[in-house]
Amino acid sequence: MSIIQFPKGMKWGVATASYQIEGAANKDGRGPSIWDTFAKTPGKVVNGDNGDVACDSYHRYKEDVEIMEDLGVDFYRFSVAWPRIFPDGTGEVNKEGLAYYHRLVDELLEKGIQPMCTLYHWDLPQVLQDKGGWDNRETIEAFEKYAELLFREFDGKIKHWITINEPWCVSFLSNFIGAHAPGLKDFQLGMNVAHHLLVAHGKAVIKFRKLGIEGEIGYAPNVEWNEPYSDNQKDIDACTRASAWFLDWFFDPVFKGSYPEFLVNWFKEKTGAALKIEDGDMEIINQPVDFVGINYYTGSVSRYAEDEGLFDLEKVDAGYLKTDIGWNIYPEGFYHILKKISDNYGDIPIYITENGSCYNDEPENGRVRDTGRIEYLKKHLVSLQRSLESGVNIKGYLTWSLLDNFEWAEGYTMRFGIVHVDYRTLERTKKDSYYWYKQTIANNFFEI
Ligand code: GCO
Repeated sequence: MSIIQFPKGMKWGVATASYQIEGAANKDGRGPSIWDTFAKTPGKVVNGDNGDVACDSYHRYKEDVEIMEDLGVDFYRFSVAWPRIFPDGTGEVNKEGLAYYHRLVDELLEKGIQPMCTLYHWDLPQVLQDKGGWDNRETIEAFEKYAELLFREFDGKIKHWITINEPWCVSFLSNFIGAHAPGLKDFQLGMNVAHHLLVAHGKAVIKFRKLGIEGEIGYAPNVEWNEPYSDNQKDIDACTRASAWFLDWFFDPVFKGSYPEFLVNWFKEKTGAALKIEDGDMEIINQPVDFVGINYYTGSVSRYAEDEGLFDLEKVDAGYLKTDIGWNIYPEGFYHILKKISDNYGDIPIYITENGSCYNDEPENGRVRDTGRIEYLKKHLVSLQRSLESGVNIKGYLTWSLLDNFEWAEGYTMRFGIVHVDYRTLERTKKDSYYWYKQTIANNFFEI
């Protein structure tokens, strides 16, 4: 048995996102987002599910904050639904939308929980998509205005800000692979969107500094690890490319002011796509951030395979246990990535803004015995502790998610919460993992 001890001052939290939990899709002047449109397009989301009701957290936020108070978290990471604030994407502010977030934030502060606010967790106003979405540079300007409004409005209340959540998903998963809204399949488009997101991020950071907003600002890329199957150079190179699509592509511009040359060349060769950079873009992107948020779920053992996919790479089923969504449990990847980030980009403060697992256990006699999730959390927290011990500057850990919720293209079929939600009655039931996490937060250590 080992005791895994965390440093004094370690922060703990839980995370959610607006479209996944709020519901109230047509309430108080909210405009439609690309996820409303996508979910209502037949064949895009499992069972035709959508976020109209979700967990109804819009109405039940007090109950949800009470759960968090009991859990003992330092941080609640949530996102603001842009179309609640600007139903038309820009222009007229919807006061009722703002009022909801004031109610939520006030409730959190009253209970001693720090709000960590994500500005963009994927619910782009549909009107902006109709004009090209993130491919259109006008969306960058609209985002800057939206960010400015929230900074001014919540200055002094919200002290932790995240500009963009998972830019890889927003760009490549949504515009090249087509699995998420708006569901397009064009590599050049994915690349344009990725670049524009980074410019939007940089502009928001510049605005934040200029306005002298109190607190910290960062962004939250998702990362995945590809472990080379062997130490053959071809395996290593293929894995380096595939991991860099998540890491270097979204880190180098922010921390070094340039894109990774080897990937730029690779993409050109494979797809013909090229970066479209305007004068001044790289300086805008290359702003110092106060922290970086890391979202980590899975990794794989992978190897070179000629002409396989974008990277000449195939994932090998190396027999790792999988969660209910079919993702490998690969905690070593978490450790390797955190180490790599600090080796490559320096002593940047890191919050783990998402890490968690899908297990679809249901309540039996009022109890949810989600032992798989507890095991997953333990393994990843060991990796986190190994990173801390190695000198990685980790400030806090926020698990995904507080609640079971709308899991994007998987609809309500995949549960990531430490609190179970009955989607018929909207009743919340704390799972075994909730009690385990509560204990871990209280102790600042756990036994394994
Ligand atoms: C994100 C994530 C979450 C998901 C989680 C499980 O973008 O931050 O996609 O919203 O629910 O990663 O897939």
